[in-house]
Amino acid sequence: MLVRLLLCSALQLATWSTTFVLASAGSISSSPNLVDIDSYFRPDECKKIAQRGQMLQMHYQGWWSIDGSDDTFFGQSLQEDGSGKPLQFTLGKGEVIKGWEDGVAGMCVGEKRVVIVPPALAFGEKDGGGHIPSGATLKLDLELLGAQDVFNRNSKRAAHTKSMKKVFDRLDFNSDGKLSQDELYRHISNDGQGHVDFASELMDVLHGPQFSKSDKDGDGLLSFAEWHPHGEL
Ligand SMILES: [Ca+2]
Ligand SMILES: [Ca+2]
Repeated sequence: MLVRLLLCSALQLATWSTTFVLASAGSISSSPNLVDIDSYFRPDECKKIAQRGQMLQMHYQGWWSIDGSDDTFFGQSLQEDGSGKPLQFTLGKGEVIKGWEDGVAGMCVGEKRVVIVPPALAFGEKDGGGHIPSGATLKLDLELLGAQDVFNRNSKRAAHTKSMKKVFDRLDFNSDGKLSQDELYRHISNDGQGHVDFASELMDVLHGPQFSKSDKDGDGLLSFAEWHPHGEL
């Protein structure tokens, strides 16, 4: 079974060079196709639970072992001096190994878990970037710090784009779907009745170099995509 590699950033954050062996016994999962989850801290009140499609932030520590050998440390997001950024990924997108995603399902923000990931849900017969041998069982100590609904973020962006499109349509005097310099000037010069909120933005656009820079196809007019390049209509 093909399993996606861990997020590159996660691996880069890991302190590969300081690999050491812990005294603890190695980890063996109870089933080849299921993760074992030990929730050792759960907030009294579970206000938010990780769900597919959400952007998660978590701290982790990771170890690997082969057939019950001693656990070998492979990396962590939080360093002993308190530095280090949390790992961030979207749940359900295959950005981390399958076992990591399975181990996070239903987790509360603030909860801490130890998750044992069998090889089939980790890297299988492939090695993990040369640092985790093939056939390794992983032990992950996870703390979920936050979970955001990506859909809401996209909705906000879409709402902003929609409002910008309304402004664009008002500026587009002859309704040809493009803004000419004359149309832009018409609104700036329309004393008191123009769209003063956007006057400074329009002045920028009217500046020759800025206009030319925005006018990607060089037709002397600005399409909506050229005028608002990050819009997603
Ligand atoms: Ca026009
Ligand atoms: Ca153009």
